[in-house]
Amino acid sequence: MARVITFGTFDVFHVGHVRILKRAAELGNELIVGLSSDQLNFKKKGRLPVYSQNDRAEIIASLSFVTETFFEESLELKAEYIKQFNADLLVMGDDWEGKFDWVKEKTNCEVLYLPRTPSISTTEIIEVVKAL
Ligand code: C2G
Repeated sequence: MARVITFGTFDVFHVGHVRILKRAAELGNELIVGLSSDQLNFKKKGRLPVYSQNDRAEIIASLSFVTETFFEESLELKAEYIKQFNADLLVMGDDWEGKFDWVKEKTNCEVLYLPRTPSISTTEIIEVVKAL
């Protein structure tokens, strides 16, 4: 019975997001998604997401392979969230390679980075739409 957890903003939801969530879900029985709050996103990227946190949460929660979603308010609180949700495995895209290895020392949770889907990102979609 593995509980998998992953984190992300999932703004302007696209196929790269679907694929990482599906692959994460296949590694266990339950998938819990920590969704970066609007405020956390503003701190990380200096701008608000295109979609509000409530709309992003509604999209993620509607996926059949997602068990539960909650708002991530701080990157440093990962170990606390992992304990709270009793997660056995943290999955992230490999753009975060090595960044969350510290979680393993603070919890019993394994950490795994999966390859990103090439050639698609929210930033690129925004650029393409802007140029239309
Ligand atoms: N992703 C992917 N392939 C893409 C784009 C994104 O596999 N082409 C993955 C990322 O690697 C990440 C997840 O989709 O694991 C969510 O990506 P973002 O919404 O960009 O998440 P980010 O803003 O990086 O937030 O605590 C960690 C942060 O909340 C992660």
